[in-house]
Amino acid sequence: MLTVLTTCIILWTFAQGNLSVYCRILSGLTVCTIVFYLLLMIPLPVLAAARSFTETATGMEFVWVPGGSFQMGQTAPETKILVKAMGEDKFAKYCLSELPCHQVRVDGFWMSKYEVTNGQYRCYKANHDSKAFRGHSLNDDKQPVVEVTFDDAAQYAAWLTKKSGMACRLPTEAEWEYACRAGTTTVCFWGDDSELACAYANVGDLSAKKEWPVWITHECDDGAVVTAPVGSFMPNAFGLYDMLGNVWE
Ligand SMILES: [Ca+2]
Ligand SMILES: [Ca+2]
Repeated sequence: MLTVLTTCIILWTFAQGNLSVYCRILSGLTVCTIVFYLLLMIPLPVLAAARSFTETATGMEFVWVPGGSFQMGQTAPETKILVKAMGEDKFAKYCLSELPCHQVRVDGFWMSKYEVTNGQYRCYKANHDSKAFRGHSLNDDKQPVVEVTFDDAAQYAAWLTKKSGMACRLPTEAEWEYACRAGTTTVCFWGDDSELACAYANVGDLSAKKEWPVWITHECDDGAVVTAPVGSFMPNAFGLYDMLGNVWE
């Protein structure tokens, strides 16, 4: 039921530690995966001007996320949706740490444009197997890597640090949420309308419901029953893809 996702960020400063995973309980998914984010330490004034670059060892693309302040944590509308979807008990167990909403400032950083893919992860661990979900393969090179632990993710970051010469780590929870919201204050980065979800995210949708009718899904069709190739949907305002949906954070 829990999914956590993988992506990478690159920071201007060498920030070690403070690794955290942002978890959310979601209905409908039974695949258990883990996310990761990396950060790299490089003298990047030229790259900052470019706003994006590609890391050569893995082919991972990074975009610049400018620093700023935001309200971190659940807003009142988000709390209402989560309580309705999860029930009071699960909400109390998993979501109270997101309250109260409070202002947080983060410095700018480089973040991977997409979730870390199987192909990229296999540059580090050639025989990695993301397996399948109910007969649907999760192993395509362009699908996000799954079947990795938090430690696996951190070790991938350490490997890429050594391989690339840039300091790379997972993002903090604050960095991830700031990057996901991308300056918005709505429930999702595309707004409050759940019917728009299928344009911006691979979610539990009508195509999945055809196979598993008991699932509670969005009333739209994104065409993906399980994980989709990264970057298949619209990005947020920072140019980051799949920050919601696909492999879930
Ligand atoms: Ca879907
Ligand atoms: Ca995602």
